[in-house]
Amino acid sequence: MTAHPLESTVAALLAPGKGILAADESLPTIGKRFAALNIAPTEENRRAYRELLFSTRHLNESISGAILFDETTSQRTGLGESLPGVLISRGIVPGVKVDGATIALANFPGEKITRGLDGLPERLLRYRELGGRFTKWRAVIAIGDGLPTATCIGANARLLALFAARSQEAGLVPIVEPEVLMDGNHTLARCEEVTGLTLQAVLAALIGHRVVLEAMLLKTGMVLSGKECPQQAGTKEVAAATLRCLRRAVPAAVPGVVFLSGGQSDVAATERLNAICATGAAPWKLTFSFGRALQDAAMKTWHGAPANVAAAQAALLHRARCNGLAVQGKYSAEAERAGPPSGTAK
Ligand code: 5MM
Repeated sequence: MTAHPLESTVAALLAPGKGILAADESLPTIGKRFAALNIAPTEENRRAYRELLFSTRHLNESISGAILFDETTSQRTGLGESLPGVLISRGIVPGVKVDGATIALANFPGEKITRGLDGLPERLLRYRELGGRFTKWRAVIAIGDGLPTATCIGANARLLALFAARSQEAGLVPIVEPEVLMDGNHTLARCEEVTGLTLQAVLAALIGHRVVLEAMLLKTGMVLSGKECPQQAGTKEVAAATLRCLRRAVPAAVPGVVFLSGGQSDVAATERLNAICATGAAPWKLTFSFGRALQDAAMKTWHGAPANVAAAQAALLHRARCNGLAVQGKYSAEAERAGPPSGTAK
């Protein structure tokens, strides 16, 4: 069988020991993260922060790709280089979040669908011209009393499949992200059940829309106890439930599953990723596509001050390296303790 033209991008994103940096926070989300640290939510601060992330020396040793928000695709460094160009020159594949904001699903209180199909073909063309090689669309599934409904799962699955088909048509690898939220007091077993139902519906929709499974990536959460569940599952239980759930729903034709961190602490996300990957029994490549679990320490260290750039880059590089080790099942307390390297400035 001839390889699909997008498979080389897939292979680059799934390079051994590497994962994806999710730096695609929309304006409200990055605004919330900045506000928590008293950083002004200005365009210049967002630009400076993302320049800091992308220009971290040695980042390409553990980061294969980075997901950008629309605004970032046309921003430039202080020296005039485009931010996607900074990534490309360092061997990191740039991609773009192409979904819009989530909106309430009419008649289904507490449930949401994701906007963004209007004008998508034109935007995809522009992102490709700017150097983008992959795209991402996130759907949100909440667990609660009587939630999620089959209607909400079905509507989001269909939207994800429509997005993925458009993306492949435009020559861009789609990252399909149905996120089952950690919020709530549900058990690990309930998260496994909902994640399984969601993934089954999403895969059926992708197949129904003739998406080439070999030319896409699946981005999902780990199977976890709800944040407020009094009985928090241990790392081994999380790894076993996550792998069991994925094996039951995701065909081996999907080349890779990349995990979001979803609000876990950065160290917990790395420990669980390590436990999942250490089993070595998966038919797909497994890696990370973390946002907060890669960036939290770096953003806190930076705090909006140019004088903190080098230290913030060291914090980012440390988390990237720890997660790069976790993907190989080689992460350890010693690696964590080794702490941020020095001399990471551009
Ligand atoms: C779930 O969020 C994605 C992964 O980030 P975490 O590892 O922090 O959970 C992330 O790529 C997300 O899709 C973007 O931050 C965009 O989110 P918004 O809410 O701004 O659309």
